[in-house]
Amino acid sequence: MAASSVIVTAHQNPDGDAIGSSLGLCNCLKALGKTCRVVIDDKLPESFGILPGFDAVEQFAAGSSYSCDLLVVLDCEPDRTGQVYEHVTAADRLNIDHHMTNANSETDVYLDAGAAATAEIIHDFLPYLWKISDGAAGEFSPAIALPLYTGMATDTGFFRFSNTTPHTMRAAANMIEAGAAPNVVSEALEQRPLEEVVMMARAVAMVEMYHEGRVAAIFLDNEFMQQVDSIEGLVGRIRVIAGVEIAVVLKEKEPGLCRVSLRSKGRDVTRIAARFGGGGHVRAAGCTIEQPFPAAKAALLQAIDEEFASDGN
Ligand SMILES: [Mn+2]
Repeated sequence: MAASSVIVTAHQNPDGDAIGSSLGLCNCLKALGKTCRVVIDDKLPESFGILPGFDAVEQFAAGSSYSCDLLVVLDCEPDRTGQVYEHVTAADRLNIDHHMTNANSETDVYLDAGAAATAEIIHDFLPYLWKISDGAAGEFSPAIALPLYTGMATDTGFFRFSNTTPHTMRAAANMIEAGAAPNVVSEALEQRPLEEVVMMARAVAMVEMYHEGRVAAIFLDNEFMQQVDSIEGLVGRIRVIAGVEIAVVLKEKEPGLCRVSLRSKGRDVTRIAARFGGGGHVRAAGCTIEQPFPAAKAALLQAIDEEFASDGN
């Protein structure tokens, strides 16, 4: 590999795969004697602080200059890196991703939509990198294994989602053999502040059922939202209710600005999200409704009514 300096970046609102695949690759390149930085145009969730190299990740700073031999964009197309892609001066650019929707046409792209995570692709790719790196015998050290394991675990819901393949689990097993401890990752990521757990319980108790129990919904107004820093994973808590086909959570983040998460067990919830300019996947979609809480709630319930009426089921 000719490049001696590398910048690795990933998408804004970085998740376990964005951070894990970036740190896994970066820690590998450093072990090969390369200069490597991870630069992301966003804050990183503190819960990923267990990952080796986390403290060295740089948040993109406008006005700083960034240059390298090779820029690697992971887990997204260049447009989703915020300001990083356009502000880095690089001789070469490479994009590695597993999102079917990657529409990048200007950079060398390695896209494997069959991979559960970008970290899984990096796991497959590193042995080839070691073969072409003269003299430097590479190996999956714990500093590489823990981030890559984290990427695979988080993008598969800890190996429960339908994207989990035998190959994913073999790759994850390799990472455990190399030193990644699954409990260290799950304990760090599941940890929540007391107030969030208490507010979560309060929110779940506010569930409202519609369409004879086929729709479960929670509506949180701005007054509620102001009492908690964050409240994540709520929609998953009500999706599991027996008989529920669609689970919905509406949060009034600011007065007049409501964010909606939709989950289903098969129904296409992008059809509901699209009515408000949103999108996503068949079973997981989202949208923003820029209306005051009562109006947004009414509009969402009406959209769900119309969705049930339109397909006759
Ligand atoms: Mn991913």
